[in-house]
Amino acid sequence: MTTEAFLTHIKNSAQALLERSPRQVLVLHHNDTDGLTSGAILLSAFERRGLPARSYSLEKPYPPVLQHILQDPTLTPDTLVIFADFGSGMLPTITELNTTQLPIFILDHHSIEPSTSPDLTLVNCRSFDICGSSECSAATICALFAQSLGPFNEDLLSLGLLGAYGDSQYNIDGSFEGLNASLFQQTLSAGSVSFDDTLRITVGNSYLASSLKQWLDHLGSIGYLSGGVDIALKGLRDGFDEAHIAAADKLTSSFSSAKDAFLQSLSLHTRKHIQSFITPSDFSEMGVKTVGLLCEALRDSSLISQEKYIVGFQEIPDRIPGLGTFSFDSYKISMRVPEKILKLIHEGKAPSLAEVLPAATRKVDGFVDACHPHAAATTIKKARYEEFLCCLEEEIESLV
Ligand SMILES: [Mn+2]
Repeated sequence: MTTEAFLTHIKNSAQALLERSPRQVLVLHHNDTDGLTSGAILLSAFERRGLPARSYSLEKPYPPVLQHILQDPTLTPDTLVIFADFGSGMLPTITELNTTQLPIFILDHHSIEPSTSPDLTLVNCRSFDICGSSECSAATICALFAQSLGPFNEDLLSLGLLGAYGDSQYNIDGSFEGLNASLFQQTLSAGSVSFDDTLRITVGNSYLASSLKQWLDHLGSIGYLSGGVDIALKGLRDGFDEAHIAAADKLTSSFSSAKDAFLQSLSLHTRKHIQSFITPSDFSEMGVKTVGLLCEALRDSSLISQEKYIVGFQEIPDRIPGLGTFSFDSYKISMRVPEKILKLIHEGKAPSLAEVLPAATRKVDGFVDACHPHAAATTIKKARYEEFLCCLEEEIESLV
């Protein structure tokens, strides 16, 4: 019943979009596999309807960036804006920044911070009690939305399934749940997907879904500031070929050699409970996922203390491809834990990251992002760096 209601909502929303008669569409999408496939699906669907569409890929929809986009004086009132794979958690901010009342559609599967505005249309599976972490990804929604925009968009369903796969929305045996399962059945019958122990998806040629995910994630994140997103979108829309794969592989190897150099010349700042580093400038052309990957490389190495929490800082790049420069003056912070602390967290003998990082971040007026017990990320102003380290140390000390 809920699935039926959600499918009807998707259909009605697509209809409502067309009734707004936009003359152009601006698509804002995330830069991981789910976000990139979402972007590619929407761009294709709008172009097929003769609607000019352009896109920006964002690592995160920071308010100053949204303000720049939504309050751009050259945006005409016949522009429609779509958010894909983010936005649900900041509906009040989006409403506030939408000063010219552009129609905005949000196609997303993340948690919702509600806001009512006649200009805002939310298409989120969570509003219909459909699980956004196992049954339906943003690309799943975009693919179904595209189908409602025109009957000729069935070929985009396999990109929807690829997005769901990218967000790890599959079971150990490789099977899918919920709306993803119905996308799988449809694409399997259409022949654009095959499954024989491993999932293969045709994007130009037939590739292992795991390879596509790796290429796309690396193009979108490691290649974020060096044209990777454009290569990813082109590959998704026109078919992946040797050139796309070579571009992705080149990014993978440049990241891994920079990572090796980082580990070899490692100097961690240590306190009683913390071992921390600032991401070196070798990584400045890479997106802010880098710092989390470096924390994980450290966690899995023998270079760290098993007794201290791992904290990484990375300067948020001031450049956003296609949009220009901003002055964020901020660090993205990632935290991970060594195996020994992980065990203590499980036994309830050490505080989890979800307990300490958000608290320390709020004390320095930072922005709390995704915080899980063993992996967490937030953002703070660079000027509050020292103060933050003290707060974090205090938070841990008060709970051990
Ligand atoms: Mn997603």
